[in-house]
Amino acid sequence: MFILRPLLAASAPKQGKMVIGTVKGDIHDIGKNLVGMMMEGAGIDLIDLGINNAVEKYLDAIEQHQPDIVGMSALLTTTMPYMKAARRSTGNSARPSAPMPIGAMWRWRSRPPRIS
Ligand code: B12
Repeated sequence: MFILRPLLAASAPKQGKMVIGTVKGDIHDIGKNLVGMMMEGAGIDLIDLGINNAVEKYLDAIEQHQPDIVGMSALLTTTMPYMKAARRSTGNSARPSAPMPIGAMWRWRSRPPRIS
């Protein structure tokens, strides 16, 4: 990943900005990192907040970077309610129209939960 990331990022024309992070209470980040790398490969400037992010971290990053996309990641089912709260808060922030994809293993492998 360390080797591929800069190569992918250099190969595509720039086309937007994304804030991505794993939500509070969750330290899983392999999937987030893969998604981030793919986004960079598609020409997206990535602001990676890392793991265990409180809502305030997303809000600060949205205000500071004005992203086109905000992505949240979580693998623990226990973080589902927090994703919901974070999504509501960030949806009311500076860029309410920014798409907000969420990613989580439980989301892909079972019936999609109701987040919003
Ligand atoms: C690796 C792993 C860990 C590593 C994490 C290392 C790291 N740096 O991430 C370590 C060992 C630290 C770990 C810890 C724990 N883990 Co763990 N872990 C896993 C494991 C084996 C693999 C997850 C993984 O990386 N998959 C590979 C990546 C590529 O897939 P992915 O994350 O799903 O990502 C894809 C999609 O979800 C999506 N995606 C992800 N993020 C995003 C974001 C956006 C914006 C988008 C669009 C898409 C997207 O795209 C990705 C690429 O396809 C899973 C079991 C499994 N087989 O899945 C358990 C699992 C997730 N862990 C689990 C648990 C319980 C824990 C612990 C609580 C264990 C403990 N008692 O301490 C702790 C968590 C502590 C915490 N507070 O977070 C459970 C969760 C159960 C549940 N239903 O909640 C699982 C399912 C294991 C199990 N069967 O019990 N874990």
